[in-house]
Amino acid sequence: MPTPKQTLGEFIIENQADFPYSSGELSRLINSLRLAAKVVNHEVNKAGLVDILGANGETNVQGEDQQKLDVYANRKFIQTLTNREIVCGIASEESDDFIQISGQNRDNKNKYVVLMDPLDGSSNIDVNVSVGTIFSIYRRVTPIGTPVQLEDFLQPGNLQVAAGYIIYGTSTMLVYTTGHGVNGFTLNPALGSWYLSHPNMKFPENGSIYSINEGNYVHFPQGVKDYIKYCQEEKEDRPYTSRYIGSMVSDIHRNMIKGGIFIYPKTSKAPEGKLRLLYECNPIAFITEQAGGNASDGFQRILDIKPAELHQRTPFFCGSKKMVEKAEEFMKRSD
Ligand code: AHM
Ligand code: MG
Repeated sequence: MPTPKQTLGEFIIENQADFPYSSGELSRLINSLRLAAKVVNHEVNKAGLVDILGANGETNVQGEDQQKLDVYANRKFIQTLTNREIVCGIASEESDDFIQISGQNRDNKNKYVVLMDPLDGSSNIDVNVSVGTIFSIYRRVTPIGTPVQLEDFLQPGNLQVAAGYIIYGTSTMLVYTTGHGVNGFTLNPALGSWYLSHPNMKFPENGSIYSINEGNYVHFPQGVKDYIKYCQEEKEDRPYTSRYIGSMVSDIHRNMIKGGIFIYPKTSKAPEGKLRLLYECNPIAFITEQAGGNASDGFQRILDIKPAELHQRTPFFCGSKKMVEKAEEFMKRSD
């Protein structure tokens, strides 16, 4: 059982045995991610100063080119992981193809690949609303020491060895799992340390919040329309509360603490859904299940989907177990 007030560094050392294959490699990898997260956090916090420091494509007072924050975050995470030679491959929502990391001084003997969405919900930055980073870690399937291949990344979510997100919110948090429950750490910006603030996070089994972009209602499948009407009915503990930030990490984080369901279904305009299986849904689904919740595409478990391509999209129903089961019932009824 984790001790509150521990730092993330202390927590990793104390729970080394929970890390799959515990050679220290995964601990070093999480350490690299928390370092990059601090750098990105610093930049995200300055976003409101864009009028003063210059916007994307402009040159700031120091003569440096300004970058869009999602591009910046993508580069920072890739640079940190590459420079520390801590993984053998990276795939990112921001890049068309995966990156092979060969290692400058030696063959790359690392066994992990990272898939990430470096800055999810980045359209919210201009209005000072929380955004997040999502990451997913797998053990490679091709031989160690050879260049990584597409098949190293196209693994079903149930083979993830770790996953997490960073939420750049009113405070900045890193939440992750290695398959032994979910723990949340809050950054103390003055000290630059992450403290265990949310040990053993759990989705309430049931909840009363539903999060969906209801503006797309006319484009939703019938099952989703019916479920929304069920949420709004005056019966038992309903109507539920509607809360949608439009920044998935924030919506999921709130629902994990308070109890709720997040839905991004397929629509007539986006027939596969909008969210990406590998960079967004799989890591969030792994965390959700580890926290006692469910994650589904409306019909089957997200973590059992065998991906066919890097940027594959999927409908996403995620949150408190009973709410996801109920939404699935409506989907199956109208199928
Ligand atoms: P992004 O990766 O381009 O930021 O898109 C993902 C985001 C999610 O965080 C959020 O849940 C969703 O897009 C919101 O989409 P919409 O504006 O269609 O409701
Ligand atoms: Mg995204």
